[in-house]
Formats: sequence, C-alpha cells, structure tokens
Amino acid sequence: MRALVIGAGGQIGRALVPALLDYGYQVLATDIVPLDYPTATAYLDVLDKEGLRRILREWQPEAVYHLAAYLSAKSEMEPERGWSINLTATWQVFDACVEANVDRVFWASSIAAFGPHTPREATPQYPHMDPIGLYGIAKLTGERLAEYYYYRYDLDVRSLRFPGIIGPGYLPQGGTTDFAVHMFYAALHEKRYTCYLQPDTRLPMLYIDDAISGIIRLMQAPREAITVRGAYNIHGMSFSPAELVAEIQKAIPEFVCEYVPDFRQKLAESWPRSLDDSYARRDWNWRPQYDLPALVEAMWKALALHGQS
Ligand code: AKB
Repeated sequence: MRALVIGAGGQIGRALVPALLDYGYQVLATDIVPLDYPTATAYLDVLDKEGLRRILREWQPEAVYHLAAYLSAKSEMEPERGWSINLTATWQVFDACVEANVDRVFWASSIAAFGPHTPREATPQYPHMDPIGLYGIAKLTGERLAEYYYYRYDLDVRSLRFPGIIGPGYLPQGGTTDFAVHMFYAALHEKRYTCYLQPDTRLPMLYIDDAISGIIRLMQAPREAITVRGAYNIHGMSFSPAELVAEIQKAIPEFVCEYVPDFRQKLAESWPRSLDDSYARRDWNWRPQYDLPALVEAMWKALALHGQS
C-alpha cells in the first residue's frame, strides 16, 4: 500500500509516518519544513495544487493523509492564511484525489467544529454545530465538503474530530489545547508554567498513540463499515489544567502553575468537555487505551527516553 502524508512535519504526522512504516506502507512524507524520516520525503506546499497533482501522478498513492492545518489560536491571528490552509487546501486535496483516483483519503477535523449551542457533555455525533472560531468554521465546512465529495464523486474520505493531542517530542504551536503538552516541558525545565486557560476549563484530550491507532483503524475499516462521512467523534479522556497540574505534581511536587486567561478561553468554553463516540466504537472498533494517569506515566517515560528529564 502506497501512502502520501501531507503536513508530515506536524504533531500527528511525526507519529503517523513511523506507524505507517511499521505497518508496511510505502510512505512519501511531505511538508514545507525539512523532514528527517527513514522514507521518501518531498517539499510540498499544500496550497500548490499543481505540485500536489504532480506528486500524486508520480507517487500514485492508494491512501492520502492530509494533516496540514493552522490551529485554532493561530487561525484567529492570521485569518486569511488560516482559512486557505484549513479550507481551500482541503478542497484542493479532495479535488486532486478525485482526479488521481486515490482509493482512500484521511483528513483531520476537530472538536473546534462544535460551538456554544452544542451540548458540552457527551456531545452527540450529530448535534447543533455553531463554531465561533475561524478554525472551527473551516473544519465544519470541511466536514460538509468531505460528505459532498463522497456522495458526488465517490471519494472515500474519512475523518476524526480530534480533541487536544498530547505526546512527547513535539511542542504544538498555535492551538488552544497546547498547554497540556507545554506543561510537561515547563514542569521539567522551569518548574513553573503560566496557563492561558482558567484552571477548571475541562477539555477532551487524547494521548498521541490513541490518535494514531484511531487513524489507522479508521483507514483500515472496510468501506461499507463507514457510516459517518463528515467526521467521527472520538473520546479518550477529559481534564482541566488544574487536574493536569495535580497529576504532574505527583512526580514534581515543586511545580507551580499560574493562570492568566487570554482569548483562547472563549474558544475553549465553546468546545465539548466530553464526546459520545459510540458511532466510532460501533463502526470501526475505536478503543482508546489511555486515561489521564496512563497518559502522564507514558509522557514521563517518553520524555526520559528523549533525554528531557
Ligand atoms: C487546537 O487546540 O486548536 C487543536 C484542536 C482542538 O483541534 N488542538
């Protein structure tokens, strides 16, 4: 199976490329940043439709993983660029994949596609969705577009509504859930952290290994099993900054966190606290492995391996 990964240098791509290689895929990893993987790599600006078409012609992948994104906070600061990367590029990827007869496409949606009138606890698969941030608006539109491409062009697009993703080895930038990764590094190095969300802001989160196994399971599922053509809800765990601080203090008691909320607070408060992921469980056997204590243990182990502690 030949796979093309677009946006391979980001938080998800860095974990997905090695996982696909382990599964025996032949992978071409692309990004605008230099990539260092034991596989073929190429420069690709996701907005360069001709470049994408050429890569699709030459590599002829069966599966495309489109991970290029401008996260929620960054999209508020650079709205035009955010819109282009999050929506125009997604549209172009779908279009180019139809032309190139790609068998399967994965792209990442987000919990940011929900809004203040969405039920925040056990958010259903098909609730009212009225995102207030530009990133979420683009993700919700992307979901509609994915379904449109499936019904109109028979493109087998699959997607997940990712919550915050926590993993070692990469400091995510430009998101609202980034604090959860940054806190680990700050606890190790500075023993203090200034959090831009209020202490009790509970959000859904996933350990990176669960995110990757979710993508792989979803993409390996038979076509007829996929009943959601927008994006699936998935849920792993929920926690607030204060709960994460308490968990980190079990290992580093001197760690202190102060709270100085900024514009990201409003985005976070419009997102779910937990999700009903029963469609994902039923359709392609979504089974996350990590709760908060397991995540924290995995992070300490992985950071020690990366020479961070
Ligand atoms: C963000 O915080 O912007 C992302 C997301 C929830 O999609 N992590």
